[in-house]
Amino acid sequence: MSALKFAVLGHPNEGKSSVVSTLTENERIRISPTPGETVRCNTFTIEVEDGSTLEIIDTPGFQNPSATLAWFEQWQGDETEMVDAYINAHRNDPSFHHDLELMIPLKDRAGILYVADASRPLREGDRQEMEILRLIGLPRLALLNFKRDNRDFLSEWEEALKRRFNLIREFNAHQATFDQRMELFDALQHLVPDQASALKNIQNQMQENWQLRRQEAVSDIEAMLLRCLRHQVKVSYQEAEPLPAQQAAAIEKYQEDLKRFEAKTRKQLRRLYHHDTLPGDDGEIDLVSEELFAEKVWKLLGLSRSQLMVTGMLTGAAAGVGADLATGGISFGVFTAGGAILGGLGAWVGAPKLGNKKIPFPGRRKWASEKVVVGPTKDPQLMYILLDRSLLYLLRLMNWAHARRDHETFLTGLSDEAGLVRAWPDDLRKLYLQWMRAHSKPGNSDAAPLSRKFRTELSAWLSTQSQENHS
Ligand SMILES: Nc1nc2c(ncn2[C@@H]2O[C@H](COP(=O)(O)OP(=O)(O)OP(=O)(O)O)[C@@H](O)[C@H]2O)c(=O)[nH]1
Ligand SMILES: [Mg+2]
Repeated sequence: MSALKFAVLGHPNEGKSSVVSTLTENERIRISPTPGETVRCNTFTIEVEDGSTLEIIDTPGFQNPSATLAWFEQWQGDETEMVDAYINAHRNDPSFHHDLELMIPLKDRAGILYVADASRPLREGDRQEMEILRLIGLPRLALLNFKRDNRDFLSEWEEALKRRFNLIREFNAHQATFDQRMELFDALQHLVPDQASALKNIQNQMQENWQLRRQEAVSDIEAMLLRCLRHQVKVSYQEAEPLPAQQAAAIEKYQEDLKRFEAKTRKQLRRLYHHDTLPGDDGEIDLVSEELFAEKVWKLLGLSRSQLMVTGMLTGAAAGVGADLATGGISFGVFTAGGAILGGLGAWVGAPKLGNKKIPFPGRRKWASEKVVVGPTKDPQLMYILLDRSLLYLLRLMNWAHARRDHETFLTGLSDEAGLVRAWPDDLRKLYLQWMRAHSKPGNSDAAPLSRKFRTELSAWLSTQSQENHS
């Protein structure tokens, strides 16, 4: 066997391209319910930091397993020349086109990953394919890809495979998480011991890269939170317009801005995980795609009264206000006109008193240059919700197998109970509150160390998250 190369082989439509797509984090490989989608060999390369590469080769499915097996069985010559001879013998027969293509990487002595959908019954053609691969004699690993949730046929598959393959592993191409991909790398090292150290080197770097990406994701999220925390909308006060309308417009702009910051961060995260084509939101009602200020989001992701009190950020009375406001939509920000607090649109500044203080008096020039101001927010609840939504989105993204093409369901599966920050240990929630406080005041010397601590802890927490829960 030459350089690090594995060919993915099997019957048509079993999930070969899906396996390649997930292993190489390539969401653009063609995957289709119609058998015969892949008609040529396509090489996809995993390249790691030190320049080492691993080639994964997608191939068309076997077309004529019975005739091919018969040809291999009658072969009398040298085993190493068998594949070349087969290709030469069928070169001019278009009905063997796929069979010839799939043999190409075997000429180069690639290792074999044989993909089989073990949720269906075994057929004679499958036995013939397995037998062909056995006769070719290269290191071969059978990957059981369950397209449906049915294990009734597993034992007959295992029985047929174990006599012809060096190793058998389950690998669900549409659900595999990063850890499961790494388990497959462990298996590859067993399969080709003479290349184990080169494979281990690549695996180690992939793991480091995964960690780095997690840290980068945390940094992106922190940057967005900071931007939201400090954001302020100032609109020049127009004497001709009624003040409440101007306030409403300023609030709306503030909300739109925050949603834009969120959307931009989601895009960065998608790029980081090679999922550029997944949606940022889908307009459905759920915790992540529902718009940020929807009542449902606040009900489900907002912290409970006692959680707010534990963090020490609210007194009992204020927590009561917070709980009411959380379900009422707008509840954030210091809202001022002419520098005076007009209404506390949030728990932080008390019950709304919109417009009953120092409203500019129309016609008085002194007020003509005053502004309607929304933000920076003083509402930790908003900040907790922003964080929660980012984490829900991120975990979903990290665990979304690249083979999946049902993008319309990307955000819809998140359960109503999925608030993550609610389930955090108090210490971590407190740390975030300290982060908020430190960053609320410009020039605070605590801000940088708290940022570092927050990022480290958040990254550590993310690494402990059970991946299955979010895929
Ligand atoms: N639910 C589910 N569907 C799968 C899985 N793997 C493949 N499929 C579906 O099976 C069909 C075929 O998948 P492909 O990856 O294109 O299979 P292939 O073996 O490359 O097919 P050909 O190129 O036609 O030989 C597609 O509709 C996939 O969405 C899986 O693990 N789970
Ligand atoms: Mg294919």
